[in-house]
Amino acid sequence: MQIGIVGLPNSTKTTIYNALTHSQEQTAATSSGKVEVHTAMVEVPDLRVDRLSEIFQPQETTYARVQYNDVAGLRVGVGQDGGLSGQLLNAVAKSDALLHVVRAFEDEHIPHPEGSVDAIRDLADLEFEFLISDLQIVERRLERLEHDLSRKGIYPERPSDQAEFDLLDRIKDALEKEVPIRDLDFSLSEEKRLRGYQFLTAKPALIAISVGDTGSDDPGDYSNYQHNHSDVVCIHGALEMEIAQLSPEDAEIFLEEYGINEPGLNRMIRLNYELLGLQSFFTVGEDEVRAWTVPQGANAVEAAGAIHSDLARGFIRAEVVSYQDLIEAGSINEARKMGAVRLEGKNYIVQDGDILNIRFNV
Ligand SMILES: Nc1nc2c(ncn2[C@@H]2O[C@H](COP(=O)(O)OP(=O)(O)OP(=O)(O)O)[C@@H](O)[C@H]2O)c(=O)[nH]1
Ligand SMILES: [Mg+2]
Repeated sequence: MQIGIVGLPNSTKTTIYNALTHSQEQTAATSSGKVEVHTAMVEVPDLRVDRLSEIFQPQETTYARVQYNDVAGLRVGVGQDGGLSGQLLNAVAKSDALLHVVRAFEDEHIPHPEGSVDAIRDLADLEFEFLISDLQIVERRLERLEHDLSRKGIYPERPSDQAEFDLLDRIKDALEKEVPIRDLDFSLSEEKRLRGYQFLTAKPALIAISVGDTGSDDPGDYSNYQHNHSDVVCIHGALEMEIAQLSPEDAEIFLEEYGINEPGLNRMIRLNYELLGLQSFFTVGEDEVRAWTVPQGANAVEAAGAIHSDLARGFIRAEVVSYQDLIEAGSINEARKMGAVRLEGKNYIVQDGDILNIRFNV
């Protein structure tokens, strides 16, 4: 799973990327305008994994991971001219979700590409570029489909073309009213059909308001952005980057001094993960405590397959205990005595935080 960090030039994307990934990419007061993409994997912080590690004392502890892509600044106007193009479009389009960074702090030493700081305007401007980019793709495809459908007499009838036409026509209507695709409801088959297009406004989006060192932590102070599959958080980019570059011990002291429970980044990573429709289940033991990633709604066989295809192929049953029950019991054996360990079949829908032991036979 990949998350693309997008935003206007100089909106502090790389600063936040460095904080997220403990990288040291160059940040600058003046945007270089370079078309480049940085990429790194990030562990999804999870206090449950920490607790399970304390109980099982495993050799290894493995967190869920997602990839972040730091995409070069997108200028107002990039959505025109046939949509985003080249490397930038690629980096954004192949991302499964967006982290849209919006600058909301004043700093006379850091020029703003639009000449002034205005988070609501900037957010709307880039969203508009994404809408335009999607709209152009939709229009081009509709033209092709219209052409094909008008020749029905010549070619055998293709009902799927008509279904696709109707779907894209509905999307076109929405985009023309400046409604992002993520606000529309789709059937499963429609969703499948849409996947290939990689529409930008269909991607789940987390809006990160970059509030500077002293800005408020309440997103409502900056924006009233309200759409499906999206959320808004505030982030102290420079501060978070500093914390990320400290040793874990120093970071703890730093957080304590500022009265912060946990870095704001951790919350941001978790929100991104949830917006992607992902959830974690765990496997536990002396060798390893590990978080695995499956889509919300996945069944036990799909969960088994996330671990290894053999486990899905030879699936017999899953032993399941909820995280809460295991913590209360203190060990698997105690949980078993309490009757909290269940045997579930193939169609069991995995719940976030389930601890699974797959029984299989290959
Ligand atoms: N005052 C202040 N400056 C910040 C903060 N976060 C980042 N900056 C500065 O803002 C400038 C731009 O940050 P970058 O992270 O390079 O921005 P960017 O969006 O990656 O820029 P491009 O990739 O060129 O589009 C740098 O000089 C950063 O040091 C912050 O929280 N407060
Ligand atoms: Mg940058």
